[in-house]
Amino acid sequence: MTLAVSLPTSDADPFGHAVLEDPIPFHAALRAAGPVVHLTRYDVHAFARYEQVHAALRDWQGFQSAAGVGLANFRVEKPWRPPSLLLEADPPHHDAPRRVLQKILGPRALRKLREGWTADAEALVEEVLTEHGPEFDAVTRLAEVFPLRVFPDAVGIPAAGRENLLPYGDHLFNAFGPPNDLVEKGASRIGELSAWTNAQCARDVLAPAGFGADIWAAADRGEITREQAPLVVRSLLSAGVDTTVHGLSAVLYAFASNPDQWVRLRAEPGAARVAFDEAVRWESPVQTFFRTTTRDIEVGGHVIPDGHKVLLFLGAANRDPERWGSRADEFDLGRDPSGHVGFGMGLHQCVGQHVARLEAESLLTALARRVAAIDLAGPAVRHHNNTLRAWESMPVRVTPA
Ligand code: OVM
Repeated sequence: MTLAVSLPTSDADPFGHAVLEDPIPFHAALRAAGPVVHLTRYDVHAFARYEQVHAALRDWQGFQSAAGVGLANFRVEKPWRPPSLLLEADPPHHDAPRRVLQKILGPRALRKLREGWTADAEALVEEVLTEHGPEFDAVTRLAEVFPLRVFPDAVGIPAAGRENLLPYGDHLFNAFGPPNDLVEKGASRIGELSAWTNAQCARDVLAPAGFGADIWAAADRGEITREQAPLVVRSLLSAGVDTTVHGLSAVLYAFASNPDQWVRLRAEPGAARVAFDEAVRWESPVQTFFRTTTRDIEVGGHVIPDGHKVLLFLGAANRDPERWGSRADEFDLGRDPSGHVGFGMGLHQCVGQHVARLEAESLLTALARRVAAIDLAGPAVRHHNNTLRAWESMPVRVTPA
């Protein structure tokens, strides 16, 4: 005999400004409520414990992506843009585009970028210190600038219009959530921003060498079709900018608010990579994604019916004390953050993660060389987004080494 335990519910709004400002207590309450919680406001099921989030991310057959990884269910609603061939697809359709990008963005292929990105990061740090002195905004002077200097060049898009990349991404990540005020504020510009983004994906617009050209070359070899190529380029422009900007902001905030960890990094510069992954665990720049059940699925004694949206709280899983211990809320370079779900898990796990790590490693290494201490010089201000945990501004004061 099984005991019928009633499904825990919450009427909180995960996409409301109170939670977006500080999701940590809400995440703790969700984890405590049970392995699955019904969010009554949106009639979706939520997983916030590491065990269930991790399992759902790996179970692509039970928890599909092709019905959309936002609140909108593509089985019943038309997507606002043609679906991504990677993010919003499942095997078998997902596999060819994934294989192509995985090779282009893999560690071996990125080796040729390292030297240039290291030099670019050193030049940027030098420039910020000379132009602004020891006090500056770490978001607008570093975290936004560095990815926008190196990544669009690596893709091979022209210089004109690059200021569209961040607002396009901001709206895209808002659009995974409900149609709230955050989506509303981006609505007036999205036609223009989408048209610009889509135009950058054409073969003749892209530089002869770069990730974009590599994608078109894969189409020439028949690994993907020529119809698929522009959408795969679009994935780079969609997923590759805001995520890394907010990832860099996260690691800069982690260090600015944990000065002892900066001392540790400077003593051990090889720790820059693990520091970035620990910051991705700690801050989870991508907070949430949805999946859609493909059949009735039992979790913790409750049945989630076929076709239902399930909200996966990556940020909550990444601080689950059951997985990370009682100091899960601390940013700690001594921790092994591997297994975090900040880049997802399973066959959709971030295909650009090596690019993100290389950007972070380049910038942190350059900063660690030049800066003995980094401290907050005033209150950092959050940027609210339905999917991303982000900063609008972060005043810092540095002590040059
Ligand atoms: C895409 C895409 C867009 C946003 C995020 C993402 C985190 C992928 O268009 O493929 O992955």
